[in-house]
Amino acid sequence: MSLIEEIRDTLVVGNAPKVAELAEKSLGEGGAALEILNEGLVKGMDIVAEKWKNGEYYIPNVLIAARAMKQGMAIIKPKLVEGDYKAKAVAVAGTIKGDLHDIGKNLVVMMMEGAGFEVIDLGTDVTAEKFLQTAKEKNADLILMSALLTTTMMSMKDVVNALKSSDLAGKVKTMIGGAPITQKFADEIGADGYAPDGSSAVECAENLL
Ligand code: B1M
Repeated sequence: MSLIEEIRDTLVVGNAPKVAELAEKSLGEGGAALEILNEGLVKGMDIVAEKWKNGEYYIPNVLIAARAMKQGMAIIKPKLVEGDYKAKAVAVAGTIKGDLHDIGKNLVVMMMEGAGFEVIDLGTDVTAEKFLQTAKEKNADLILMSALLTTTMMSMKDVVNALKSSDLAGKVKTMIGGAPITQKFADEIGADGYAPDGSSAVECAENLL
């Protein structure tokens, strides 16, 4: 088994220190950071997403694997920045205004990062102004919104409307999700995409681009 395959499989079982160690070893042996990313870390997260989809993995497995992904990324990031690595797209993520639930949003952020997106995570209780201002500053392609409360989900509409009447209209796509959110609701408020979970969020974002 190659070192890159070992990184991939170690990520799948969520052994973060080992992933970091193997990534360092690979770089030390002249391995390319981009190959470690695409063939090791991202491939590993693809396997994790698949296992989650078919019920073999549960949320803790995904969170543990995502942590391993983060540690691997921390090792290779300086090398990636030196090279001409470009993230697939830039997304601004957050839980909507008034809502403090962030477990699902964090999972979506991790899956997106695992799939090669750059995600600026604004945390929870994020206003429409903050979403738009950050999207503008970071030249983002996507705004990702999460809501867990029926009382806060309507605020997603404020972001969609504010975006539509701003100079970012047509440039930035919106994707929404969270336990009370449905495709029907996304259509009603005019969001560009909806995903029921983390792995379909990645697919949805890729389709929107
Ligand atoms: Co709250 N809470 N909570 N809570 N909480 C719910 C949501 C609730 C359904 C519980 C219940 O009554 N059965 C209920 C909402 C009822 C409603 O609106 N109809 C509720 C309530 C009422 C409240 C408070 C108002 C309680 C109170 O204070 N009286 C309060 C509100 C605080 C606030 O936000 N202002 C509150 C507080 C809390 C805690 C702080 C204690 C804690 C949050 C901790 C945290 O997030 N850091 C909490 C929790 C943990 C829950 C439950 C138990 C679990 C939520 C969760 O993390 N699920 C929840 C009950 C439940 O859902 N069973 C509940 C796991 C997570 C992985 O799933 O977030 O759905 P989820 O994310 C999924 C998908 O939805 C999707 O992908 C994720 C992965 O599959 N997804 C996206 C999420 N975001 C996405 C974005 C996307 C795409 C997909 O694209 C951008």
